[in-house]
Amino acid sequence: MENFSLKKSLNMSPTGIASFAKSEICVNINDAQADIAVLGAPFDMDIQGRSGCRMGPRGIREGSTRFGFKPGGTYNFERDTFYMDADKWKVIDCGDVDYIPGDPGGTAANLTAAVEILASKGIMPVILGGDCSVSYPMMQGLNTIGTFDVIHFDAHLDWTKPLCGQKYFNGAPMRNVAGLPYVGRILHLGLRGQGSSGPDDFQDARKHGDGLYTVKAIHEMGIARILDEFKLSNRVVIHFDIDVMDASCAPATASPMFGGFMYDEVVDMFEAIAAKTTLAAMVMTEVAPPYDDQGGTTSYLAARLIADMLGFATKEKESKK
Ligand SMILES: [Mn+2]
Repeated sequence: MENFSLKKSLNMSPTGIASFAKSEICVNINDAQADIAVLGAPFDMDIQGRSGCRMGPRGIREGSTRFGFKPGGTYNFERDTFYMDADKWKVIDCGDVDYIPGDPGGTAANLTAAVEILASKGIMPVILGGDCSVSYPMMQGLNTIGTFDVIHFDAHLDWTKPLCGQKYFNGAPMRNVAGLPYVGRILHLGLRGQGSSGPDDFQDARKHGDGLYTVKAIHEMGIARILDEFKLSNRVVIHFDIDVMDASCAPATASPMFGGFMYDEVVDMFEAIAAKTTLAAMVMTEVAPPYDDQGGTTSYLAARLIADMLGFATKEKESKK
């Protein structure tokens, strides 16, 4: 949809409807036709600490209007190349999955069904959370794409055992997805600080074959050595919890943690990952705009990181065509 203009519409950041990166809006997911589809999962009913990330999709979309995917792509001076050429890659925004107040299970089922629709059409789903619990129903919806490994960017392990018999909360998604028959191993990047997972949970993750790397270990080893050590399969899904970033640049999240990554470090890791494997889907979680600064820095950071990863992933696919 173009803004009204007597001349050519420029579609600047504050104008128009705030779809992700001003991408085309798809009003009925059953009609979706694209390479990549953004879908919001505005749920934070499964969170242990402070809520607010149900507003994540809104915040991320707002932050994403500062850039767009245009014909010819966007020039990256540092890498001297163009990314996300809209003539080559169609990105659509399918809006949000509906949430049912008081029914986390029914809400999760909505997400699984929506992701199934996209995946069955060969469209890469990019999910905007939502708390970390959304990655389990999301990956349930990826049951038709074959096996994949998970790359889990998070300060926390998210392998916590059930609490009072309940296992679908935001401290347990990696334990849950590890039980899916088509999920391989999980590479955890950015672990540090305190979380709900205890020593037994870390043991369980190791037994499952997961790779556990702290921020300090990544600084010491470098991502190239880690990717040589932990052999990823040729298809991955990225679960990115914004609290993997340092709390100074991503304060608006449920469990902010100091000692995290800065932007450039993650972009370099994304580039290295894109060169080693193929991105099948991505989910960004725990962005809680009510705690953000007035400039919406955390939301903007989340939007930027998604666009960067999509840029690297599509560039790799272009080079292999
Ligand atoms: Mn976390």
